[in-house]
Amino acid sequence: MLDYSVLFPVNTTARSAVSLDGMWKFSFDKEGKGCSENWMNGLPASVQMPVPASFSDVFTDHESRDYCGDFWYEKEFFLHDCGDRRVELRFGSVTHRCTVFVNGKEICFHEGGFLPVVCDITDAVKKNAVNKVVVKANNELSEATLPCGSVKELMSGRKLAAPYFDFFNYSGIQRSVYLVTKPQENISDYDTCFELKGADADVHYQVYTNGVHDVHAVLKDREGNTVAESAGAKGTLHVENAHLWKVRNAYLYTLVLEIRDGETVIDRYESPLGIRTIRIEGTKILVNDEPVYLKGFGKHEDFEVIGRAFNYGVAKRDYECMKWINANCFRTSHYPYADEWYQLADEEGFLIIDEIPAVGMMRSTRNFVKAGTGGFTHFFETDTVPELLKNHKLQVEEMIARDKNHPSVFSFSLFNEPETTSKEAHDYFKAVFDAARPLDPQKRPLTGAFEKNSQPELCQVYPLCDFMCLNRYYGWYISGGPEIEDAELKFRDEMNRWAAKDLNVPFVFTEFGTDTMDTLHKLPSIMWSQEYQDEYYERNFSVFDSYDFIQGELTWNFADFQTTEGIFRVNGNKKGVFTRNRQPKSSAFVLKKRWENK
Ligand code: BDP
Repeated sequence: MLDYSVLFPVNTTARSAVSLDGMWKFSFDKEGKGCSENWMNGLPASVQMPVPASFSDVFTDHESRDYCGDFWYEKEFFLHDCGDRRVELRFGSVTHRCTVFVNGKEICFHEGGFLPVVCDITDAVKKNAVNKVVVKANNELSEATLPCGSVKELMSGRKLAAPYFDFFNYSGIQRSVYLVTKPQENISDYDTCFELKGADADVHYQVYTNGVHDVHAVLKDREGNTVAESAGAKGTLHVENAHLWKVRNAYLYTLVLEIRDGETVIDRYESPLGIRTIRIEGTKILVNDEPVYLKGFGKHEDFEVIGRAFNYGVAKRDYECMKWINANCFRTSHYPYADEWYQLADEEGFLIIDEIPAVGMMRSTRNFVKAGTGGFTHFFETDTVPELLKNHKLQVEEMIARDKNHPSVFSFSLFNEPETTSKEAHDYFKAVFDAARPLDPQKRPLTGAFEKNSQPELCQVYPLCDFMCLNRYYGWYISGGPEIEDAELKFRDEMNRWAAKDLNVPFVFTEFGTDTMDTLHKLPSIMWSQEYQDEYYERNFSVFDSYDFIQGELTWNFADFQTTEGIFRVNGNKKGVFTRNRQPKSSAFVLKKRWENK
């Protein structure tokens, strides 16, 4: 178990959470001299930087936008006298790694750019006084860290990120920061799982604390009425006539957890709770024992100016677009998103495939073309693998710890498009899956998204998955444009070979799509035109509808998004069904119509 709490900060009678979002001081550290010059005590020269935001797109020059290396943030905050309470900082994430200092004192180091950084700063802060937090961050990529990539050095010595993945290496403090105070004896974590009993439901819970006092659990309905109560750190809340959390029809209770000493409440944590079960039976995905066909998208956290930062306005618009188009699911490709995405999905009744940033596990982004035509793209034979595996397992642990209580999360995806055809790949992922299985109290299905090189006869990794997720581009990377009729035949051929394996598990398409310019129309269609995207989808749907083990379609991508520059991309990846500013392309209407009745 993690030695820190990833529970989302809340304000209750026993806890306070104050946002530190706003303008922070910011400085690049090109020469890596910040530590030797004691920047942890305060940045000598700085600019103002919004938090949360990626730093890249707020600048107007190339060097700043494409900066790769160390960079620093600083913020002063006032801490009221909070007695002997525990004081913590919680960053939703810092990309890709950071060291946190408070009043010059080093507090913690965190690796991985898409999960919370939580640190106990009790011994470093002054009460009733101004305190200073300084963050040293770094956004370099390597083959030992997630996501995978490398650093390229220009002749001038300037460093550039070389991602092995197809999204811009946005970095910075991209999610909200909270100053948290809570009792020394506190609730650090809790688990829930559900059992449906006719019209009733049992909510089994377990609460983790760092003390000896009793735990008390109360479940309240939407109106605030208590519907069940239980004493003890482990127990069951029996709910009569339970309102279930249903797909696109969510009902949320509130779980109130307390540590009590007689009548005195020592700690109190509150969180929404949705009662639902998830099960895979044969080729069906069952939510509350009812089959669900997944309709929706692979997404990105990506928007103009703010880059990968969480923003409620953008998130709200995305959910409105997904509701309008009749979607019910998305995958957090290719990294765990900000907590708030899951909170909104819980409210709106969306299902989430929650993905770890295990992306780029082929030697270069371009290798997917080679792999797609049968080439072998070594990855798991190198000496960086032990370190990579250690980071992979740790991030899986952090992701499951953070997201396990969200009703929206119905599955964890442990990779995207790695090399899977070698014994080394199998052994690597076996270790990841073995580490992940015991971590989820709800035993949700585990999966990963497979690239075209993961063919039924070659892939060594698919037996580890509880259901299959395929990323397939028949009609785009394979037999695109004038050859599209071949694409359909080749697609059917592959699906027939999967069918022959008789795996008896659901198959979900987690990627399929075409780059499409919102300005380009052409009759008859050509690649990149809107008409082509529409036709491509129709052909893919006719294949999907021919196999009853296909239980979902998440197109690539919800919206156009930024990538690294290059000859493959015109100001980013244009496979969005919506433009980057969230307006529909014509295929949005094709999907809306299909998903209305699916
Ligand atoms: C897949 C990747 C995804 C890319 C997509 C594409 O999983 O990140 O953006 O292809 O090429 O290989 O558009």
